[in-house]
Amino acid sequence: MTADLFETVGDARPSREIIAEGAVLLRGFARPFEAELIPALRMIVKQSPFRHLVTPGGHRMSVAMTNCGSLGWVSDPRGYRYDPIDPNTGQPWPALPNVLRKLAANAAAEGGFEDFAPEACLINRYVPGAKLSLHQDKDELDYAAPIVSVSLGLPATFLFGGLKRSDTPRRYRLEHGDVAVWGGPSRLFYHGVAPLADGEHGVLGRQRINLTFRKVR
Ligand code: MD3
Ligand code: FE
Repeated sequence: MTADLFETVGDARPSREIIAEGAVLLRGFARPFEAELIPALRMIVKQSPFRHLVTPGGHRMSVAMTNCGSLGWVSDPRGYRYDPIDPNTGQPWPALPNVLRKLAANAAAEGGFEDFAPEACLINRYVPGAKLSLHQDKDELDYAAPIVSVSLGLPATFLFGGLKRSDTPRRYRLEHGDVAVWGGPSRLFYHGVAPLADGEHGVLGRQRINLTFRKVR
């Protein structure tokens, strides 16, 4: 009994679930990075705090956002774009910490994409009730590169559709430490996040943080 328990722990590998052509879910992949990752995120949000962006259509997003890396994703009444300057501070976005660079590159390699070097890391913060409507990520110039996504804190229901907005999305529960890699044929699939359920996470409290690493150009 005891031996079995230890064997299971010793053999534990992050799981690898293929959810579409080019899309792989690596459950728990970020766990070994956690001790370095959380303090790095705290530094970033001190420099460039979370804010609620307004869409070109005039809607305030329920998800709060910030960025790190040489480019950050921003939305305002003029449109969506990547910008090297944080419009709220007038300064460059905080640099991409090595631990994040490493996590993103290792996860991409695990998904079959070698030498992934993202310029941008978009950081999303969900509090209970916050959601992200179905959308495509298409503000990048390079669709050959994957997007790497890291989930932290409260669990969320991720909605994964197809190339058409009308394709019925499948639902996946994403938990603390889960990493997903989206490339190739699934790079432009519609996706979103259902309203976050209330809860309390041991490390991050009453919120979910999602990081998306993007190669922009
Ligand atoms: C599937 N974020 O920031 S990450 C986003 O959990 C975004 O905050 C969500 O969608 C979040 O744009 C989902 C997972 C994700 C990211 C990019 C994708 C899934 C994707 C690109 C293509 C297909
Ligand atoms: Fe997206």
